[in-house]
Amino acid sequence: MNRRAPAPLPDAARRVLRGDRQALARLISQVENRDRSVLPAVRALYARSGHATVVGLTGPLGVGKSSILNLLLGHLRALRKRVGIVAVDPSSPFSGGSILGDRIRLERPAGDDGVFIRSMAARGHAGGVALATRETVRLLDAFGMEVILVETVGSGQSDVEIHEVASTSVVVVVPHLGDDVQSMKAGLFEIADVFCVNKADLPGADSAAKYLTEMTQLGVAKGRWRPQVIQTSTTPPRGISELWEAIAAHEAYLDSSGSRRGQDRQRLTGEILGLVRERVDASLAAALERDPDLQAVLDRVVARKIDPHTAADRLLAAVRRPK
Ligand SMILES: Nc1nc2c(ncn2[C@@H]2O[C@H](COP(=O)(O)OP(=O)(O)OP(=O)(O)O)[C@@H](O)[C@H]2O)c(=O)[nH]1
Ligand SMILES: [Mg+2]
Repeated sequence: MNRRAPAPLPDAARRVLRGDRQALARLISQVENRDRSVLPAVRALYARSGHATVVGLTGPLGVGKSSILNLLLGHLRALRKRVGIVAVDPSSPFSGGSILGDRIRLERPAGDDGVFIRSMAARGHAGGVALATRETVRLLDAFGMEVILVETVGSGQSDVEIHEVASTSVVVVVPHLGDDVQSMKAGLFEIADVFCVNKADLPGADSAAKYLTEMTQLGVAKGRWRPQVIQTSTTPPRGISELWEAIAAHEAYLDSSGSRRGQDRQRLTGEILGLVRERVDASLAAALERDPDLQAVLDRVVARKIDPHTAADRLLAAVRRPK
């Protein structure tokens, strides 16, 4: 085998590995902005990732995801786990309005270096939120966080497909399912590895949990993971250690069943295809803009002299052509 000395680590990567929180924060911002100058650092850190347990918490607005995250954080810190948190904010037309008026803010316990919290806007990401979230999670992983908790508002059609990022997806609901049943039909049900019926201090939690348990018994093949249903409340705290145990049980299942590798492979394939698409899009657009021949092709399509399929073939050929 041809062994070469490993390339020296870029400065930003070295700082992140040394535990420099500011360097990590800066790198995440640059990744969010798709700043290509940090690609060498991001690339170098990839090999250091892949160790963290990544837990997605998703569910409709206001069900208590952040409140649960806060309690899980405390529980995990008591277990001496280093924890990263990524909160993907909806920044929807609702934000600032009364709907979000009583939402809980996540804050790092003063001086606790075993915690890193990052929030990111759900909109306005060149390359998509999923990509930015995935890369942020990976940087936290390389930084040495053992558990990474990601909060997203799931609508089923959300552009943040949390199960593409998390190894365990927790779907949070509240006792009176109502509209949530609709959103489950739209996809939340399929992605849940664990259901969390929060606000179990309110009436109706038992019947919601019973309903979900029955639903999870339908159509689960033998030997496959059957989502666990946990009841929690954050006021007063209840069920948090059971929630963590259910998450840990799913993580153990991923290893014992051998499905972790397949899950990883499938996601990385999706990610690589996404990156290729991003690059191909950019080069196609650039080729179209600067190449007068292609502009002429376009004119001919407009004049109905050639059809769009033929034009697409020519555009592709032009991009493939070596310069
Ligand atoms: N009664 C009751 N209220 C709760 C419970 N957990 C959270 N809440 C309240 O529900 C409201 C929303 O809580 P958050 O933790 O901000 O909910 P969220 O799902 O993160 O909200 P978004 O991020 O805005 O979607 C707050 O007023 C909490 O105090 C609970 O177990 N029981
Ligand atoms: Mg929240």
